[in-house]
Amino acid sequence: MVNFSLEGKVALVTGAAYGIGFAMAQALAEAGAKIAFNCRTQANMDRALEEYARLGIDAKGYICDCTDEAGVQAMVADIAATLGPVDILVNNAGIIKRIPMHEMAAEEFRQVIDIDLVAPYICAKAVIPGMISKGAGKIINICSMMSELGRETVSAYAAAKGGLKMLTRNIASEYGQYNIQCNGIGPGYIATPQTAPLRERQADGSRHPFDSFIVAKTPAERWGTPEDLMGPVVFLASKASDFVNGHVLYVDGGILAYIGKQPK
Ligand code: NAP
Ligand code: GCO
Repeated sequence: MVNFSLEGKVALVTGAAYGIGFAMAQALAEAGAKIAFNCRTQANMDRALEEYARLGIDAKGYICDCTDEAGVQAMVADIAATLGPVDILVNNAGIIKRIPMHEMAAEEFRQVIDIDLVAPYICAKAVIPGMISKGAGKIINICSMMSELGRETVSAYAAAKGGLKMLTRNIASEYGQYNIQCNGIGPGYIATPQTAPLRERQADGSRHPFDSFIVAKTPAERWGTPEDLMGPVVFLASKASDFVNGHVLYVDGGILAYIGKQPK
């Protein structure tokens, strides 16, 4: 029988105070996993804990910046001591800066690389020894359309998410022998706070040109929702995907398959 159950598993979802991370943590909890998550501010933590409690999910929250290696090591040790060793890591925390590359300060570029690429390495490094001891583990890296495509203003983000796709393949290559699977999820354009500026209504009430562009570019003819990521994350966290390794599952309503609408 196909086994999607996560009963008895411990999942750490980074940056799961809201947005895609929150929905994925909810899905993992509904499949039976105990949930730990982190974010950077007390205000976001308080709101998130209320939301988890409203759904009947007993999530354990940590104020921890994923770029802080000592902080991440301490968080992972505390999760092991209180809930049990991490069986499932979802590297979700991420930021974007939309600035033309020739105007972007090197420090801004580095900050994006640090959060979107170095932090997933730091978090994976912290959980891999426990997974090796257990002889099993799942690492899921949240990639992007920008793991495959470029566009104006997102050079650092695309460099980081392209790198994250290769980090995914390398973790799969290096640790597959320990029954650790590392896969990516590449969400399409998903309606969250991160993409809110691209969907803002114009002064005359019309849609943002980027909003119309994305709807036309997506065969499903809509933006994705965080809920669209719930099934894919449970699949990649469960035994059902034990022979899937080093793969990026694009959840994009068909964007990457589509040449685009022909002009009328
Ligand atoms: P979001 O709405 O901006 O949420 C990001 C989350 O990450 C927040 O909970 C934030 O909380 C946390 N975070 C950011 N930096 C952090 C850090 N250094 N340490 C710990 N937590 C941190 O983003 P989203 O749209 O849900 O995106 C989630 C992930 O999916 C990101 O990796 C993003 O790049 C990726 N993605 C998004 C889309 C999309 O269309 N929305 C598409 C493809 C991929 P705090 O600020 O409180 O820390
Ligand atoms: C942008 C967007 C994207 C999405 C996503 C696409 O400005 O182009 O923010 O990069 O968030 O990562 O998959």
